[in-house]
Amino acid sequence: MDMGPSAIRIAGVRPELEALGLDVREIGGVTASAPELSTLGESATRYLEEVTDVCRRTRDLVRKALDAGCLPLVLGGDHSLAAGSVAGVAGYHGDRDEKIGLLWVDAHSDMNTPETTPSGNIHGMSLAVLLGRGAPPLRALSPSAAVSPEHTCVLGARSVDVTEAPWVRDSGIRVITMSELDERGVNVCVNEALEITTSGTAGVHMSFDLDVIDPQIAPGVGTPVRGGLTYREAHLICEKSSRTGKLLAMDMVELNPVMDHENRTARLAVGLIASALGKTIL
Ligand SMILES: [Mn+2]
Repeated sequence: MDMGPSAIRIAGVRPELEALGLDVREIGGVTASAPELSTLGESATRYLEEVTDVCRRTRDLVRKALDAGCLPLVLGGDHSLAAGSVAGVAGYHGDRDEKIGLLWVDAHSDMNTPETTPSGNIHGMSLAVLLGRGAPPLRALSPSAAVSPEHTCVLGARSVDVTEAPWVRDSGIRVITMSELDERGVNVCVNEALEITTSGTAGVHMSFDLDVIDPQIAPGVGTPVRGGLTYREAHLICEKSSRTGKLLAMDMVELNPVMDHENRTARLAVGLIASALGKTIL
């Protein structure tokens, strides 16, 4: 995962955004030491200390970008970073007495806690942390829960651990599964997701996990699950988010170049970022 941001840069994210007339500022990378050199820690929260440190630095950079009047675009990397990036956006708006919406576009619901996780991987816990549940060091990145359930929507879920499912159902967040997307169509579902996340909020933070897309199109991800979004469905989500004019920040995560074919998934990520930041066909 550590090569993900480089792959997205190499795939041309900067020229693509500059072609839209945007002023692109690179404010630096957040690196972690190699897993084999880090302390594994508790088995229910693997590498908690390292991950917390990465999230804290991500939060602070996101905050710095917002203070400078920029829209933060966070490239990843492991989805655990969202515990930091969303905390940064929530903190900035919280200081202005504003709430934020969170659109979690993902094959997974990422709502495990140390009590429910089958793997101990923190990338499966980041949404829980943002809703105020999970490992205390990660929760401490925000003074209180970064987002409230009524402004949170998961879109594209098709892999929820049996141990995490009860809380996903009881949490009060809206989860639009792949099967609902199949049944009702992506357009109606995206409209609903954007309504939930932008009504009564300053705007929406879109946390986009590339594994939401079908692995035949996006093979370069950490945890592929078949039965995902098509190329156009993924673009429509980004295009419609842009059209709200209320996109506050975006994460584009879980790119794993080791699994990719000729940087195809990274190029896809660049196209989706461009759509979310205003690129249209005509
Ligand atoms: Mn995820």
